[in-house]
Amino acid sequence: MSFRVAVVGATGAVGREILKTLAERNFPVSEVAALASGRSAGSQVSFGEDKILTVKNLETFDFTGWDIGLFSPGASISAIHAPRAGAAGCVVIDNTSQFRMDPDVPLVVPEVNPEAITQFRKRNIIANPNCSTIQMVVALKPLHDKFKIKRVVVATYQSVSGAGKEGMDELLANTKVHYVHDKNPPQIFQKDIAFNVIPQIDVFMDDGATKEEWKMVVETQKILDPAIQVIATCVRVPVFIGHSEAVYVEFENPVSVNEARAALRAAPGVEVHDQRVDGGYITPIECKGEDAVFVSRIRKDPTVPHGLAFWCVSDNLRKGAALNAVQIAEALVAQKLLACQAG
Ligand code: 11C
Repeated sequence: MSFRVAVVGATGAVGREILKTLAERNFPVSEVAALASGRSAGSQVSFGEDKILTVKNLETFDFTGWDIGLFSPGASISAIHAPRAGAAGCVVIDNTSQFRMDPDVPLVVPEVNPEAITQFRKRNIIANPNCSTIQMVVALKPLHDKFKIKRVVVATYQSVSGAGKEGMDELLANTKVHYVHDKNPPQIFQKDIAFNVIPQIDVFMDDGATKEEWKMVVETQKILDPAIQVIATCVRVPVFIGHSEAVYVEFENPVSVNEARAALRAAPGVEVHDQRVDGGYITPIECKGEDAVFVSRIRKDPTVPHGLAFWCVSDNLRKGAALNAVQIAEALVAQKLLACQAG
């Protein structure tokens, strides 16, 4: 059986990665629609090695008869069109922040909480978590199962592609500003991103945390365990693709580095690269285009009773966005949860 799949936000960095991932993984499609704003309608995007899709206008698109909608158009656009698609019978997998904390919308990372996937029927929407949350919970899951996590302290080093193609363009332009003493002020980021790091991603909340930091707390609790305490500092760094995280975890139960390494090695979606020699770890440049969450620098945190520290890196456009969404679509198909599979 094959399925009609609509990709919304198809001209953006994540939309293009979704099209690429669907083709690479041979997702069983009978038809693919590439959708975007009226401004982009009529432009072309590639699908697989030899197909070109002409982008259609999301505003006027009728989702009736479409099985799956993979959405990454920005939260305010999803707010309007995801419920419209859902009401038309299309199961939406939404990559924006719009529905993640809605109690009627499951927030799913297939390696972590696959059981939640079936709970989409009230709104016909499944939410894809934030990229920095996804890679962290994939690494935390096997450790939580074995040693029970009490508290997580995390500092992120997030690439500019988290802010889309415009973020990547600004890193390039801002780098030139430094070299040729051009005077273009930053527009996407709050300060110069070239040769700098910026401790702000998304807007500030009332308590002084940023919204990106808040997302890491509440999304981790919704996906993994509401009892886990999390504090995050999210930082934008001048890297094109690949988010990195320094993660400190305090457990309920005793944990050794060897036990933790073995649990991580056995976990789906995780690759451990942890040699205690020069360069014996993964950096973002090496994770570009890869599916895994890479864990390195595993060591004891002696400052708390049962503590562990590690470094974790993943391609934010891939496992952090497109791949996770396509894996959810694959799970829907495998579990025969789509209306067209009934009977
Ligand atoms: C960033 N994590 O790196 C953000 C991008 O909530 O889906 C994803 C924002 C979101 O800027």
